[in-house]
Amino acid sequence: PQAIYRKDYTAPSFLVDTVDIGFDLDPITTRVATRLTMTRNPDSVNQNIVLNGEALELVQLRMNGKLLTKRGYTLQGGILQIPDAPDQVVLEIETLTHPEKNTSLMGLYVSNGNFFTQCEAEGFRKITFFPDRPDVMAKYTVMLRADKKKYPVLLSNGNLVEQGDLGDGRHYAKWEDPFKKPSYLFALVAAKLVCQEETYQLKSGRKVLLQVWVEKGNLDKTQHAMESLKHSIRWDEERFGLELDLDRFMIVAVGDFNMGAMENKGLNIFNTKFVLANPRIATDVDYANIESVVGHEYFHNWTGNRVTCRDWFQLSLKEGLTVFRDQEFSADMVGTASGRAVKRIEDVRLLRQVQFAEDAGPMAHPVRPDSYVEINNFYTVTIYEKGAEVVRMVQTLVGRDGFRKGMDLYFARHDGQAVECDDFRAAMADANRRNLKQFERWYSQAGTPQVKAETSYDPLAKTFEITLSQTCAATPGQAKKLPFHIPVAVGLLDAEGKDLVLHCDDGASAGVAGTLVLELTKAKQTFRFTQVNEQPVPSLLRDFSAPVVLEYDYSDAELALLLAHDSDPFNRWEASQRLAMRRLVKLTDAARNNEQLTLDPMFIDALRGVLMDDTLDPAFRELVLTLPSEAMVAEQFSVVDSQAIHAARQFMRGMVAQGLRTELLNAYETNLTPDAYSPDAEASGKRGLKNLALSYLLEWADESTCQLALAQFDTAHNMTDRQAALSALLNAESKAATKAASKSLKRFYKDFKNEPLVIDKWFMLQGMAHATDVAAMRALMTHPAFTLKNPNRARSLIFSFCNANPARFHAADGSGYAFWAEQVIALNAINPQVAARLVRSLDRWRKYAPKAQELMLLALQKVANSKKLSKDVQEVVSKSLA
Ligand code: HT7
Ligand code: ZN
Repeated sequence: PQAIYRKDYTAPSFLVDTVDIGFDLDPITTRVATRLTMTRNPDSVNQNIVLNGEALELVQLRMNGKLLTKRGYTLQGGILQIPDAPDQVVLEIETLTHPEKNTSLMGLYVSNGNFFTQCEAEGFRKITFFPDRPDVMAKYTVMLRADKKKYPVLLSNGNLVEQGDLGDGRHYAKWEDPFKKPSYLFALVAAKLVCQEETYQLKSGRKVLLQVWVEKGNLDKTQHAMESLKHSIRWDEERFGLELDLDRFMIVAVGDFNMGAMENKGLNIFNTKFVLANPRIATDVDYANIESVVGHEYFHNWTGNRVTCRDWFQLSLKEGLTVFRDQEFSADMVGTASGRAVKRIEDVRLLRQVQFAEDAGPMAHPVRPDSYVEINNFYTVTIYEKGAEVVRMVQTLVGRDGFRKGMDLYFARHDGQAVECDDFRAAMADANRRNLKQFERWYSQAGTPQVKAETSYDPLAKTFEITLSQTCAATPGQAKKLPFHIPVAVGLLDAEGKDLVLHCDDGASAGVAGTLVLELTKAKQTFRFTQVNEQPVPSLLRDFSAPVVLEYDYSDAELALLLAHDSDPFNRWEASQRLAMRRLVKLTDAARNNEQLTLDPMFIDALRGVLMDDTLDPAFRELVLTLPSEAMVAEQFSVVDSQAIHAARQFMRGMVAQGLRTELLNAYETNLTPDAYSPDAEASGKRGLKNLALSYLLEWADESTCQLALAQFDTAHNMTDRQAALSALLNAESKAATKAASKSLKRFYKDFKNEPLVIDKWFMLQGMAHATDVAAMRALMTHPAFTLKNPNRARSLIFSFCNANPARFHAADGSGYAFWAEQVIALNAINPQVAARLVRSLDRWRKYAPKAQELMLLALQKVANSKKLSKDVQEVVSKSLA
């Protein structure tokens, strides 16, 4: 398949003013009649009308009332071209599609007997012929016709303007969207659903109708999504002065969905996983995710919908900015003392574990890519999470108020337009009179910069110098990198851990109290602090002020000081991770060489100090006591040994459990929460710490700790506690635990067999459990509840095994890789997008020992050589092999 290049962008040949689209909905064959009014674009060099179409049967095509025969157009490789068109055109197109057969879940498809659409990025072309590109923005009127009994609810974007019966058991609804939009924001739903609805008053006094649509049995699970939506609306008004521009805003839940949710104008369609919650079925993490995804999709209404992307290379323009906005929203919602920091740490953990790995592998790409084969493969952590970090750095450089000014200017300039990442940067620069030219490299250069810090203190001159140098490794297609513009937030601690007052004249700007933001723009730069009366301990990259790997040669004593006292909670946590990581690396080496494993008491003491510190939020203590994941440890090695890493981390967990047994028991008992469930940060933080304590206690799974977990499982009043108990039992290695886990698994299934989202958890816990090898996976796949067709189910079992069970997936006999290849091939025939995601589990194959590499290569080649490979899978496999 051909790559598409950003440099080849050309303006669309015709613009579409209005779209009238009618659907005769039928699961076998749906007829779609479209009427487009189009105008020649004077900015275009192409003379032809160019329309995209995929998997469509063209019934007829008329231009300005005249039927076009095959001589009047060409149709090749999914592109329909009409030459010699006048400047003003009315095109009438009739097409047929087959929704029930559509297992790709792109375009119009059927899920549990209901109709849904997914048009981002290029799904609209599976519905009708259209210039399916985001810079073509039009006004839509939609007519839906369907059987009234089977599909009583007919929804589309905007406002309902008419509805009624058609007489033959069918009915219709007509919707009009008052705003111009790109085709990827089109949506329809025709379904048997019910809704929770509410009239909500905006700050301006205007009233809007909010609806959350679900299947009948799920109406008791919509409250949290509705609350999250109201909070999102209020937050965007208050933080960014952005008001909901529609009279009606709908969220619809669907069980078959490729991603998390979709921001279609006024009609957001959500994976059920990010809507449905009650204490019985959803965990604290689920509640938090729902709030964040509801916020994310709602915030797109301005950042993405009102101002959209010129082309898909600019995807991070809307996604990076909107992730930044949802992160800030969630942080503002938390409400506990260290709530913002806890959220920040969680976000950074994801970035480091997944995005840094992407940046170091064959799929590495800039935040604004230069080329792609299949755009669906570019909905990545780089576009989303690194994109959000880039936006956050802008805020760090211009300040919070400056950022708001930049946003205001961005909307003043570009409302209703399809623009580029550069336009966002220009608005930020102009509103703040800042030069952000060099900053552009964050968009154009892939890879994670490494920043090395060296310091020297001069007691006579009372100066402290920090020398920062930056490098960035080569990434595919980019051998050499130019220096980035990196904001490095810094504090200096005295011997007691207090912040010193900072004086620095080398281009530093003020951050929060006790912090200065150093702007590293050269390959190497020295920043001199004056009036420093004692040798300080530097607290570097506070709040993770840039997405870089920071190297500094801290002593254990310095890290202990930072962990105990840093005023920046992020760096307190960071110190704990550095202490843990340097030990995990040594332990892994020792495990690989079959040497004795040992752990010094200093580490346990440092953790004890935090665990026992009641002034710290439980959620923060939980984060400090959570060891770096096996995947994070793997990133420290040029040759990964998954078994040694697992052994090292398990050893460390065992030692922590032994060394802190009394304290962990105490943490368990003092963090019990009341029976009445609330997902608020305080209660969820307590549950988090209590359940972490439980999992540690089960490292020594004797009868009494197994009983503790079993009792929690049996009597839990919420899914957080029930799942945590089951997970702890499943991962404990003793006979008593295995017996208890097997009994609990059976009961869990029986109690929740009618709750698909909970059965996903049941599969996920088993996919991730260390006891689950490939043979066990194959057995699980024969379970009647398992199917590859549902993305949530496939992800819950297959992806959790391939991505979160490294020691088993990387079994020395290569069984994990052979299994992986089979699943990729099977998924490729059902849903290429999901299949291509699974390919990513093996894209770092070059990081393993030669024997493992050989086996991985065989598996990759098996996929590469299989028949009818989608371009989604082909792209990732060929980049992995390149
Ligand atoms: N903007 C949405 C992207 C999305 C998507 C992309 C490809 C295929 C299916 C999809 N579903 C949703 C999600 C978001 O970032 O808000
Ligand atoms: Zn998004």
